[in-house]
Amino acid sequence: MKKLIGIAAAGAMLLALSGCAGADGGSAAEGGPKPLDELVVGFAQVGAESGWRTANTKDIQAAFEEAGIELKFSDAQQKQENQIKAIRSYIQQQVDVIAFSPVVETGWDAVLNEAKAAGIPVVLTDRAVDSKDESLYVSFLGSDFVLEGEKAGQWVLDEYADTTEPVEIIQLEGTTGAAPAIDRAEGFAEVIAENPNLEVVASQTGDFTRAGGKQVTEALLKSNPGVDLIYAHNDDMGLGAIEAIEAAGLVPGEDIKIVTVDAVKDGMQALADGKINFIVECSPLLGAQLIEIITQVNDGETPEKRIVTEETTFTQEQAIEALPDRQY
Ligand code: GZL
Repeated sequence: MKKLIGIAAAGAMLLALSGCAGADGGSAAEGGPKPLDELVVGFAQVGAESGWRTANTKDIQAAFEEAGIELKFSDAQQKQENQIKAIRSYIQQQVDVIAFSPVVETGWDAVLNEAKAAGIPVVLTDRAVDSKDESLYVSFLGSDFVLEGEKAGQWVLDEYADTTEPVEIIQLEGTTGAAPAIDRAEGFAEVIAENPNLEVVASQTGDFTRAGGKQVTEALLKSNPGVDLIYAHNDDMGLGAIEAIEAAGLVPGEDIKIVTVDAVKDGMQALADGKINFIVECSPLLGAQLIEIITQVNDGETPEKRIVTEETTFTQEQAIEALPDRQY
């Protein structure tokens, strides 16, 4: 029943967008789609905390430029209250669609209900919300973060398959409460649990930033001198960890192995140089698919509720091969 209500509500939003949800709620065909150059979309971005985010922003802006759709863009500097403020201002401006990457999973129902009441469809890109009411957004486009954590865990499981000694792991978590941080930790823990020698001896947030990764690693190396491997929820924190490991007179990738997620250029270069040992890709190139969703909504169609982005993994050899053509 819930699913049906969700679809009906999404349908009502689509009618509103094509300007024909009048009293009699005429059909989408009557109102018809707006010309793309008359569409206005409000995008509330998380911030500019990492190489991934910068690449994501660039790709989204380029996709809107190419489509000839007006983009109102805001950078929340990783603060939820700023994202909520931006969404409210887009509602006030009566944009045609709102898209955003929720910095954390919780606390969105109120503002998303305001968008729904205003008849403005919302698209989630990159990160998810934990709302039970799926009618609050028309589609969620982004990675499967649990799978990313599982892929990282599988590499560690394989790497230490023959080890009989305990393997000490430090985990550098992403932003507290963010879907990628929660899910990458869950997927990783699930897989490494298969080998009781693998133990996460310390886990702390570095907030997805290079500085955060360096700071936390400096502290955790002191309290865990026997650490064997660092699992960082993104390349930027892994790159910060490299700085801390080298400052401690150790060799990253050898004395302490590093596994990260993202596969942005700087991370791939560190992998090619042997300072990182394995990277799970998380693609920031969501622009084209976001435009597709917006076009479908404008045409009165119902987009897929959940669109999972394609992504792979990289070893050192694969990074060396991929680097020359890397888009980000
Ligand atoms: C993942 C994205 C994460 C990246 C980080 O889709 O939300 O946020 O992994 C970024 O690099 O800061």
